[in-house]
Amino acid sequence: MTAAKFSHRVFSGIQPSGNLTLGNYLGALRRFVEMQEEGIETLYCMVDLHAITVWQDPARLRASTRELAAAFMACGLDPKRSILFNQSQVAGHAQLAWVFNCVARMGWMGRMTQWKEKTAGKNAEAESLGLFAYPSLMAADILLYHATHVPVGEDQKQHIELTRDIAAKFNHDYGVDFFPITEPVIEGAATRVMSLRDGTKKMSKSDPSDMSRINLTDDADAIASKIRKARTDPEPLPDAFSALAERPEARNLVNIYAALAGEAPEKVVEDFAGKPFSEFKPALADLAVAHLAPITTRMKGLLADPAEIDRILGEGADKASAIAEPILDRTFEIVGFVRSRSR
Ligand code: AQP
Repeated sequence: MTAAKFSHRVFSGIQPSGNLTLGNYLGALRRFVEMQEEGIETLYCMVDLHAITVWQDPARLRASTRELAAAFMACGLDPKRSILFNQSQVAGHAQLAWVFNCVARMGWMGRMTQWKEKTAGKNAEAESLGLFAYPSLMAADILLYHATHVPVGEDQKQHIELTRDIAAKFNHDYGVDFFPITEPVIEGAATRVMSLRDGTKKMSKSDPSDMSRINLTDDADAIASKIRKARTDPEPLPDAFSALAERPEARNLVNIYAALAGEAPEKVVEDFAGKPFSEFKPALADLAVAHLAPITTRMKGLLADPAEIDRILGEGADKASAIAEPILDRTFEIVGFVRSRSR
């Protein structure tokens, strides 16, 4: 409905909540870089406000934010072509999130799969209010820039749908056509990379088991050992990808291989048909190391100069604020707040 009125603008974010995983890389970061290369206006954010929805050690959070910025740049994001910044340096995220907290409904939040997964087996009453309201802040992150497209992994699809619901409800309640109805961009062979220990769970940087994931900072030995020990089944690889439907761990490794090699999973299965995992896993480990080692090396180089990272983030926050401020001002006007002070 409203999309045509807004220029193509991409926003996405990643939490500085630990080491980036191969899942973050294949599901999100790689796509971020492609969109930058397509010449689209791109904003990429280290969402530190989201990170503190669960406990973060302050010194660790600061270090993780710089590591994430270094990872962004090591993967190919260029601060001259993409706006790179951390969320807490642009006050508008929290301000717009408050407005959206008053637009969104409690029931919408309670139905979010990620909320259910993150509280499964725990006392939900003891979780932070921020964790519950997380999708409302995420909607603010996106809509603060009138972003039209958001590259994400499959796990974030429901949150983007909620962002669309919030935009539509705001537009409807206030009788305006102000916020765009954002499109998720979920593409590629690895939009949902699964844990190496359990093919039914997504690979996650906060999984208690480090063996469940490949971190972008893992060295060649760690990558090889994690892939060697990855859970599989005793069967060799079949001759058709469709035969992996009931074999989640095997399917996951094939998908990872396909995404790294830039091939279709069907072709990977064809090439390894009848081969045991003892043959497939070393080939996958070699591929992963060849792909990740240059990123890790570049990251280390960038992290040697934390002041430069902070400068880049500050500059990015200024650029992001320049886009956000008129949108936030107009939002406040629409809502009915008196605006008598010039900023
Ligand atoms: N396993 C995955 N496969 C594909 N994409 C993934 N993403 C995350 N895990 C996978 C995508 O990475 C982006 C950033 O995610 P995030 O860090 O903001 O939050 P998350 O989705 O909750 O990722 P994690 O690793 O599971 O973080 P923690 O453990 O801190 O909650 C998103 O686009 C996401 O889709």
